[in-house]
Amino acid sequence: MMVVVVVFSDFAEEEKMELERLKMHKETLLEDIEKLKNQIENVMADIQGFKSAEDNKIQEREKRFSSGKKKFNMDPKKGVKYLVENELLDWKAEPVAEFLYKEEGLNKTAIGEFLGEREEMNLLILKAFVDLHEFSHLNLVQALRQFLWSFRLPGEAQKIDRMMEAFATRYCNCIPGVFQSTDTCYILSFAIIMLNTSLHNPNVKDKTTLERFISMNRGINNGSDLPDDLLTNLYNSIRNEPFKIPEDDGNDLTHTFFNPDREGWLLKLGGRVKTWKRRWFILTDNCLYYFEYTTDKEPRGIIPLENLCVREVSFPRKPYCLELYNPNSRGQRIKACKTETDGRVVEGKHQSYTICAAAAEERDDWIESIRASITKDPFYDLVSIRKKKVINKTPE
Ligand code: 4IP
Repeated sequence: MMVVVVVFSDFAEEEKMELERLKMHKETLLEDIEKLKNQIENVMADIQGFKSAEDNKIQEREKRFSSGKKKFNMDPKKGVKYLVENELLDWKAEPVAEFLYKEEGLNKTAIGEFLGEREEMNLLILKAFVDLHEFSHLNLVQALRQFLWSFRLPGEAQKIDRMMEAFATRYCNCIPGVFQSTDTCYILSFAIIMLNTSLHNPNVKDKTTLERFISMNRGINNGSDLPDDLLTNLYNSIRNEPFKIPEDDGNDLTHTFFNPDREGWLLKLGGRVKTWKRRWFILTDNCLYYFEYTTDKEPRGIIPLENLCVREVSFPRKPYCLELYNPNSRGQRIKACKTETDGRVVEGKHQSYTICAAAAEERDDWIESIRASITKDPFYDLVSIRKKKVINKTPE
């Protein structure tokens, strides 16, 4: 094979110039490439910087959001204020309601507290919150299960009233035609909650039967009766599965609401003659009843708890005492009645009742239950006012 070596001097003048031009052009191109490379690097760095600024912003926002949620759990009003001020939440009923309904990690007591507030905006939020629940294919027990799981009922009767009213309105809108009025739905909802307590609270010995449940709810559909089938279904549903309520620190009205009654042996100090008698006490319907034997049909005494207060009290050689007293009329007799040994029913003669439990915990449980029973009174009033109203309506 023959190799031909071409030397620069072999080129013609014109070709040499052309080669020179190409060489220069190549250098310019290489310079341009270098410049472009630098520019690309700069742009990439800018993009990177921008991205991490964005990431930082997002992270910062997430941090503030989570701190807003923590604030909410400690103080719902302050928490929402913080979230709104930091533009993390729109101060409108729907977005706030969605936040309360869907956001994870919110304390259900705090949600209940916030929803129960009386201010106009809170009322709108409550409505929007209840409207997020879909009850269209649920019977009243199923709807209540869903509703009572989405927050924890607050401790004030008026608040419970507003929330249950909102619930009843929503239920009647989702399923029109079942109840003659929202009040009917409201009353039946309470009857169901009370039934749940009666059937599933081990402290309640006298369990409500289906017949009693049906007769308790006579006339509540604006003067007429609800179908037995409907009440039987609701009764069975509760009997088969109790309500599940969100766990919390307890000791509020929700706890009471689901566990109101108590019964057990206690010692009671006499009114005039200071003797200790062992009596079987039953706390129910805001009254304290005491019996000589658990099987007695008639109580020996009845103490209505209205206007009374309860507190722990120390007594010589009786370490676990509680006292029932009337804070407004010290020195006067408490309104109560008792059966004398000859069978006569007379007025009680106590200025206060001293009652002794067998252990500190038992005493505290009684104090808690009695207190709860006293506190829930206005709430029973709310229900009974509605009940009177619907029963006296003429059926349509
Ligand atoms: C009685 O003492 C009993 O302690 C009564 O209790 C008590 O009535 C009486 O109080 C007290 O005098 P003795 O049995 O020793 O006589 P219980 O009725 O449970 O047996 P209370 O009003 O506590 O029921 P006074 O106030 O009726 O004297």
